[in-house]
Amino acid sequence: MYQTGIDPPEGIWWKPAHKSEKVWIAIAFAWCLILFAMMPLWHLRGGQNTTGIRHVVEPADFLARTNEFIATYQVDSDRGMPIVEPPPGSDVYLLAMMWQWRPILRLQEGVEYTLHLSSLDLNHGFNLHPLNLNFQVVPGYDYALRVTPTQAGEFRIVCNEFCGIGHDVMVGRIEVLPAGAQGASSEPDGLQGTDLFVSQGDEE
Ligand SMILES: [Cu+2]
Repeated sequence: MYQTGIDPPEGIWWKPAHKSEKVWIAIAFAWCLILFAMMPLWHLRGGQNTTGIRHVVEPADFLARTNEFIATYQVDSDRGMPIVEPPPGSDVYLLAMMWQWRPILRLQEGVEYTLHLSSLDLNHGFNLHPLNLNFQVVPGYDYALRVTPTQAGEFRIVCNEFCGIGHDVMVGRIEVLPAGAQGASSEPDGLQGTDLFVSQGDEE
């Protein structure tokens, strides 16, 4: 008979699921529940959350603050992009916009900074290359992250949130001077080989 799909086929046309299929569904369901439970668990116990002091901020205000920061601590520039060397332990500003990370930061190894991250226009992704560190940068919010560079060298900031035609050229830079270069304190505790930044605390 011609089957239109409107009338159901007669009789029992389906076969019951095989036992192995039922077992597989049970395993998949259990795994879903485990992953679901891990979301709050990872937030509390994971140690991978870059929690900081979050504030609401007008993008224009954050831009003004960043420009003030640059004007105060600029030491050099690279093809028009200011290089800023703030004093150890200070508040550091990094602004994401289409399509740049402003300014280039020059930090000291082993010193804690408060890194203020925000966006001028739309969502960007802070990805510290070649380390595995990701952070979403959202306009309207100032993410003040407590960070301690634990490795000297030059690091690239790559945008990993697609943000338009210039997304692939949106590359910034953080330079980390070796500890002691300007009387910086000794190596902090609890370092891991690949961690550039150790974030601490969960305030406010
Ligand atoms: Cu971007």
